[in-house]
Amino acid sequence: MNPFIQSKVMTAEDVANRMPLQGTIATSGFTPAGYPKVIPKAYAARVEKEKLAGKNPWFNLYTGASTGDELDGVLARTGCMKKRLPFQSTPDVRNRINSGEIDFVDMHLSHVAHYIRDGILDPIDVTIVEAVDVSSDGRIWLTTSSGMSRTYLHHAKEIYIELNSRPPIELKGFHDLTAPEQPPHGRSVPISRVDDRIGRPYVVVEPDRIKGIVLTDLDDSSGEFKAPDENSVLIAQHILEFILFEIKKDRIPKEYLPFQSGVGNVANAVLSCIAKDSRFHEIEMWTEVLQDSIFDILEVGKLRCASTSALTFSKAGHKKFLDDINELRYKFIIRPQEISNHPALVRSLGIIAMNTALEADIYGNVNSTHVAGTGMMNGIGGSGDFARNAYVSIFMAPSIAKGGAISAFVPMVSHVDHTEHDTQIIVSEQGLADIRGLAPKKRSEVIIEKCVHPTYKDAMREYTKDSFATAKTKHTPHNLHKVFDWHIKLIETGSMK
Ligand code: 0RQ
Repeated sequence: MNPFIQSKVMTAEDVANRMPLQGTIATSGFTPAGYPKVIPKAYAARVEKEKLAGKNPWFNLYTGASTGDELDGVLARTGCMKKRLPFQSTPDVRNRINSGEIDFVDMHLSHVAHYIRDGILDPIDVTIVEAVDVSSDGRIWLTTSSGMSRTYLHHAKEIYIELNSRPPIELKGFHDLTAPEQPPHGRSVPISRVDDRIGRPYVVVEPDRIKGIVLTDLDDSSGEFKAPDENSVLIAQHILEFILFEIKKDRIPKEYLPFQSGVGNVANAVLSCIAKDSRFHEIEMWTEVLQDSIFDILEVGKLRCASTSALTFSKAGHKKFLDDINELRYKFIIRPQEISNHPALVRSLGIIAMNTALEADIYGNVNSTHVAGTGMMNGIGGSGDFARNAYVSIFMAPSIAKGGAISAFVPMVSHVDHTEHDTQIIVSEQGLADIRGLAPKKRSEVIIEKCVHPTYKDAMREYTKDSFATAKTKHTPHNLHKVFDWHIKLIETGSMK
């Protein structure tokens, strides 16, 4: 521990007592990786105490993406979280968003830095980041994620650091931290290969803005991934067949294009299947989250390199990471989300984007965020940054959810995250619909025949027949009296059947 760190060491309670009782807190953390774990708990305790004393504490919480319960959960449970952005997946935050208590700003992850830099959002009072090392000249080496940390550090009035001795010190060097040049005449980001490095492995701040350092020794609380189920394997197989077909047609080069893969079990399963399929050789990942499936790809020697904004591994995955960390520093690069999700880079690198939908409709609009139109699940995250700009944009979803009570394919989505203009390929375990270049009516035929579960196919065919017959204008026919019947039935009876 260097003298600078020693001079700044304090307890989490000391930090909590110095933090404002009303204001905006920004933190490191991206998909339960690299978030502060002890200061939030101490701050929550203080907030509770001040509430009992009749004060009126409130705070906004900005992060990179979702974080762990030690940050999101403990702070939400104070009942004083006013605004949350840009993405979350913690039950206590989700429930409080859906009860109307927390204002959630569901944002494209690539937009957050611009909103901070240009003062569109409330200014940051305190930034707390998790780090593996800090130097006396203000260099900060982050832990398992990058997310928004660089920008939040640059724009905070006060900085506190959780110096965590649990993540390996060898993480120094994994990060490539920089920001795009700014408008009006910013030049494009000079990355043309997934493993190009253009930034620094640390963030630099004025040392006197670092007001305190808390020593910790804690793991990220990433969950376990389910083993790929039958539906995920079928979805993966349809995608792999599609990619091989595109290569045969010379629309995807035989060395492939870099893959982006979203969060969750389905996305994790698709990558595991790429690893196992003998027709697939070495691949590159340009994505925002690496999950455990990256080790399946590594173990069969199929990973050339992977660029990400976070390492979100289960305990088993984390062990594999530690075992091979010196080798992996040449394979993994951790970037700020402003770079990993940069629309121009996604376009110029030619990404094959694979994201998961909650529901899709007959014309190809996709809802990734809202259950039955009004209830927030997690947020759009980076799916929009990738979907709109990808070389091929794939949305996948099991055709039914909740034991068949819900069809993931509906006449019209109850909320739109990705419009028909952004979706190109839609896949369920039933099959793959390639809707590129198709007009709406043709799109609906392909989606119904390829993707819809047999339980709902006849009802869907009947809906389209009726809407073709009754709609006055027939470019994108709908029967507006009936279009949400399935969702209404779900709300009233618990099933769309
Ligand atoms: O709930 O576990 O209680 O049964 O939704 O569904 O099938 O396990 O899928 O884990 O891949 O998550 C869209 C939420 C999918 C995620 C979503 C229920 C289903 C289950 C989860 P149960 P699965 P996954 C990069 C990209 C948006 C952000 C994004 C997500 C639960 O992928 O948040 O893509 N995406 N970011 O039963 C009601 C439906 C449903 C439904 C499924 N139509 N109605 N519930 N479920 N379909 C990463 C970042 O941005 C950081």
